[in-house]
Amino acid sequence: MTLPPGQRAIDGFPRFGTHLHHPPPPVPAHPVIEVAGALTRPFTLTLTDLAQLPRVEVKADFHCVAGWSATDLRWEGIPFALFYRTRIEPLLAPGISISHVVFEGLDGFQSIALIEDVLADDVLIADRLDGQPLTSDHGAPIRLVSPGQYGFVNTKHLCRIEFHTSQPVDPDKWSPLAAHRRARVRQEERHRYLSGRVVRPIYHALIGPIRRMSARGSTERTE
Ligand SMILES: Nc1nc2c(c(=O)[nH]1)N[C@H]1C(S)=C(S)[C@@H](COP(=O)(O)O)O[C@H]1N2
Ligand SMILES: [Mo]
Repeated sequence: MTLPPGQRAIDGFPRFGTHLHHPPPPVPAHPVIEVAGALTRPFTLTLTDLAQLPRVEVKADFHCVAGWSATDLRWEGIPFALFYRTRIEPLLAPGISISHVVFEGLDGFQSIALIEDVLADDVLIADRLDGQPLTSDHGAPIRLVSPGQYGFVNTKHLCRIEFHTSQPVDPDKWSPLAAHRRARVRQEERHRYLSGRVVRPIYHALIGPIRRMSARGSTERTE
């Protein structure tokens, strides 16, 4: 399959993101995901609860907003849409309609997505990559995988999912590099205010140095 506009394939799958100066957060002895927001009853989802839900495999490329793509990854996990329909919809009071979802990782990282974007068929609450449990580099114990959206939506070390009825408070609001609210890779929706094409060359120059930093902070060799 051809890559989305402005992406370049790289070998391997580096640990990447805004958190590279820290080691990945330790995996808790009993990992849970807090599920909260506009629900009649917030709840705590354990890995045992997740294991009750049907699993699927999704083959996809992974696209970082900085312009690199890791190709042919094989993720396994629970379809997010199935989780939403079976576990969340029954907890919505009449008249409540969810518009946004906030995902949070154990390192404090957050992403905000439109509900319609994360209800796509290939969006997973993933716990395995290429036949192995997720490593810490790639989001252990559980991460969001949304192949149609840039990497920054794909929150690793998932520990909280919040459902909102309107646009949540956005910490990046005034940043010139504010994330695009949809972040669809085919539409090259990299940033909210700057066009994807304008930032491409800047990012391409940064990928090498960031990857070297990533290789140093990584708990394993990815290259
Ligand atoms: N918890 C957490 N998730 C995160 C990030 C992060 O810093 N912390 N970085 C995001 C970004 S910008 C990218 S490109 C991908 C990188 O995923 P990888 O490290 O598995 O390659 O994770 C995303 N999810
Ligand atoms: Mo990224």
